[in-house]
Amino acid sequence: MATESTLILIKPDGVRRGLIGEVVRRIERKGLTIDKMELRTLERETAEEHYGEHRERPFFGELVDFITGGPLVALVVTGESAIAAMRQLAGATNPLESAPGSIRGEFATEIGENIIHGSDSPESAEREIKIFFP
Ligand code: RTP
Ligand code: MG
Repeated sequence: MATESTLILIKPDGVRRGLIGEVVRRIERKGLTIDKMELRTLERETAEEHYGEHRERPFFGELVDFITGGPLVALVVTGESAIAAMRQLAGATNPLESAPGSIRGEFATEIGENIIHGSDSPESAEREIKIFFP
């Protein structure tokens, strides 16, 4: 096991619904450390780079519209196995399949508005942290 950092986004739906504190509380309660945290609204170019792996998918345009549609909170979260730990706290991508106690399982119903992003691998984390906190 190793100390890792991961890029977390509290997506615009999470900010709009007043869930910043709820998500931050869960990160802290898990025993992870918040190294960086910033409220910002993404440019389309930044969103397209962040979600570049999905460029050819049919939902790409909607995904970029959504993620640029209001302020979000970007965080760098660090700790033991932080990448997997944050994916566990977030829950499965589709909120109807997420564990009931997870963030998506408790607070979302739609795959397109699922409250939180977390890097899915060490390579993704390194790439995404550079995009948000160069
Ligand atoms: P994220 O990147 O946002 O943390 O989500 P994830 O790893 O769990 O899922 P990923 O496959 O990377 O998908 C990125 C985001 O695209 C939206 N999506 N919509 N309509 C659809 O079929 C569909 N599939 C994915 C979701 O909002 C997902 O979080
Ligand atoms: Mg992903």
